[in-house]
Amino acid sequence: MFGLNNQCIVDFDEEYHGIEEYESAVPRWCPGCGDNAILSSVQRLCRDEQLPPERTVFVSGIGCSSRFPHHMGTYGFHGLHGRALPVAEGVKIRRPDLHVFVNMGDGDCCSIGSAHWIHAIRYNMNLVAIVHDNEIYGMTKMQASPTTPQGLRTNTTPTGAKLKPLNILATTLGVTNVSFVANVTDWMPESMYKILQMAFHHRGFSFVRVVQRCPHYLPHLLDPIVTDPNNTIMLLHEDGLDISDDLGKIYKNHLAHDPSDLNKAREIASMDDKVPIGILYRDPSVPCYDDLQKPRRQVTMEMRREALDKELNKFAVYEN
Ligand SMILES: Cc1ncc(C[n+]2csc(CCOP(=O)(O)OP(=O)(O)O)c2C)c(N)n1
Ligand code: SF4
Repeated sequence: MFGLNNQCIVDFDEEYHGIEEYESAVPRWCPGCGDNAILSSVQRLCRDEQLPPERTVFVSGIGCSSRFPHHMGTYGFHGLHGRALPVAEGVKIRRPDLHVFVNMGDGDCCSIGSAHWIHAIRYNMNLVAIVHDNEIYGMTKMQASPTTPQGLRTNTTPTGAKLKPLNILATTLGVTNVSFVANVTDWMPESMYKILQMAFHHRGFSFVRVVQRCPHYLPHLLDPIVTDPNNTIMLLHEDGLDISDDLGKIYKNHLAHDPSDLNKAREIASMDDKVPIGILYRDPSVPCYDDLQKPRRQVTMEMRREALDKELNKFAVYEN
């Protein structure tokens, strides 16, 4: 825009990162898959926080949801089933300057990766971990996962799943050093965005569970929650989630919940009849393992250059 004397009066920031910088390969998830909605919210968050793409990393395991890093225009590591968390922790401990996000399926996190999950909570490193909980193994064609509802017929439980599902939120809230636990559904973009934003700004291990639709294998599983807002309860607080008037008119069950109250958070996590949306627990005072390690781990550029020179010099060919 030009003003008097043809002088430019709008200051454009050349470093501004548009949403397209956070986009990469076109997602190949099924139409209506909740992973698409999670991706949109995360890309928006990266744009709004202006995260430098070259200093942002998405780490995943294996599964439909674990294809996430391919669709982000940032760095990424699509690794081994169940091993996203130790890889992410390794990245963070060596490069504390990077923004590290983790994407896991419910199988990835709570089945094969369950030991890493428990210890990641206790280590409380500064990461954002998103669990895409579709209550099934999507990629391996509808096998039961630890969060599959009791009685559901799957390819590994043809007569119905025998066990009660694992309660992800209650389990997370039961681990020593837990510092941030939130819950949301993939069809509530306003709340998902706000929760991801709070997770990003929390210093520590931010655990966000997203109830995610898998319309390919379980097209009607979540219908009661999607179609009847009465099955959802909004956790509201000045230190937690707030919602717009429009959303508040649709989702009428509101509960004032102070996210610093761990006992109440555990009670909410154990509710069987409603899906809680919001921040269940937040304690920014829990020490982060990456902070405790920092003094020993800091490596300067000069040290890196020297180490690299030393290694490369082994292959140097000298003329006589
Ligand atoms: C060590 C190992 N065990 C098993 C598998 C097979 N496998 C690939 S993805 C997957 C489950 C995926 O389910 P989930 O983590 O819930 O993610 P979704 O596909 O539902 O997003 C399994 C069992 C594997 N790739 N590697
Ligand atoms: S199988 Fe399910 S989880 Fe996988 S992409 Fe399709 S809808 Fe999504």
